[in-house]
Amino acid sequence: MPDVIATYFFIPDQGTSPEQAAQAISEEETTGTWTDLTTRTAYVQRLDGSVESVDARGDGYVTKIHFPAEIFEPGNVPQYLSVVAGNLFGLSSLAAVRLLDIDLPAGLVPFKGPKFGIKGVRKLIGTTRRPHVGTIIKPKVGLNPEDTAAVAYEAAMGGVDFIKDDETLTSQAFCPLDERVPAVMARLDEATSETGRTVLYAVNVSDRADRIVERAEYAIDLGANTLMVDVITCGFSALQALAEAPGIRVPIHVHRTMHAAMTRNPHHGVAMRPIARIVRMLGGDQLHTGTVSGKMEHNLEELLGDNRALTEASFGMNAAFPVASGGLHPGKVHAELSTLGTDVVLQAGGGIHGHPDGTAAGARAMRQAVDAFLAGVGSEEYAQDHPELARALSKWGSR
Ligand code: RUB
Ligand code: CA
Repeated sequence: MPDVIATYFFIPDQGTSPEQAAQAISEEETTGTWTDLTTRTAYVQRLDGSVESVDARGDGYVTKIHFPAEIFEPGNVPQYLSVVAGNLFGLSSLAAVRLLDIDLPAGLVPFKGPKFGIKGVRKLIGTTRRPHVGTIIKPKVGLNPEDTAAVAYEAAMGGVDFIKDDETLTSQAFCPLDERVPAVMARLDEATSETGRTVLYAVNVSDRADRIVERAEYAIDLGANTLMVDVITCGFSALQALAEAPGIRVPIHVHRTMHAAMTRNPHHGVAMRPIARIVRMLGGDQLHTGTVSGKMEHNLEELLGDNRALTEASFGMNAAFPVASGGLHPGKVHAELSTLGTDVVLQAGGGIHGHPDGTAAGARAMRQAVDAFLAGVGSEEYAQDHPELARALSKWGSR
C-alpha cells in the first residue's frame, strides 16, 4: 500500500534546524523517540517515517512527511489522527506546527462517504443547480418548542430549503428534543401542504458517545428528516457511528463548533482541510467551511481548497455540500456566490430572523438575493421591485 503523506507548516525552535525539526516529527510519530532505542530492531525499521521535503514558506517551513501505511489500522480514524496529528504538537524542537493536509491511500479509506451529499440533498429538496438557503433558528437557545416551531414555519413559508438547530441547543429543559421535533415537523408539514415544498430540519443530536445513536434514532422516530452533529465536540467517531447506523437514512449536517481552537492560528494547530476530508469520508453530507464575507475569521485560499476537498473526485465518494454560515445576510449573498459558486448552502441566522419585518420576510429576502445573483442582476437593482430585499439592504447594507 502506498504511504500516507502529511503536510505540515512549522517554525523550528531556536537552535534546531528546519531539517532536524521535520525529522523530529517523523521520528516521534513512527518508530523513534527522544533517544536511541535498543529495541528498535531491524524488522521494526521498515516502519520508519521519512521526510520528503522541507521548503521555506512565509515565517517558517512546509514539510511533507511519509508515514508507512502499515502503521495505520485501516478504518480506525482516531488512530490515524494519533499518528498525523498526535504528540508532534507538543515537541519542544518546534516552536509551532500546523497540520495542513493529509493524503491517504485507498486501502486506508474503507469508508462510504456521504449517503446523500450534494446530489442527494438536492434531490430531497427538488433543486438542480441553485444554491440552497438555510437558517439557524435564533436566538440559539431560549425559545420553547412551540415558538421554535412557529419560527421554523415562518422560515419555510419564506422559502428556505433548510432549517437547523444551533450548536448549543440539544435537549435542555426549556426546549426538550422530544417536544421540539414533533412540534417543528408538524408546522413544517403545514408549510409543505401550503407551498408544496419540502424543507429539511436538522435536529442537533450531539450527545455523549454511548447515547448519540440512540438519540438520533429517537429524533428520526419523532419525525426528524435530517440530523446535525457538532463533530469536534462529539468526536469524529460520533459522526461515523451516526453515518453507519443501519436505522439512520437521513442526511447528516456537520457543525464544526470549537474548530477555530485548532484551525485559526496560521502557525499552529490543525487546518480545516484534514477535518473536511475526514468528515466527508466518515459520511457527513453537509459541512460548515466558512464564508467569504461573514463574521468568522477565514483565509480565502484555504476556504476554497476546503470546499474542493468536499466536492472533488475522491475514492468514488459522493460530494459533500459545503455550508457557508456566520454573519451572512442578503447583502452578502453576491460576494459569497461569486466566490464560492452555486454548489453551496448559504445559511443565515441573524440575517433572516433579524429582518425588520420578521422571519418570513427575512427568508424571502435571502431567496431574492440568490435569485438576483442567478439572474445576473445587482441586489440594489433587484430590490427595486422586491420589498423584502429592499428592507434587508436598508438595514444591513448591500455588501
Ligand atoms: C451563524 C451560526 C453558526 C456559524 C458558525 O449564525 O449560528 O453557528 O455558522 O460558524 P448567524 P462556521 O447567521 O446569526 O451569524 O459556519 O464558520 O463554523
Ligand atoms: Ca451557531
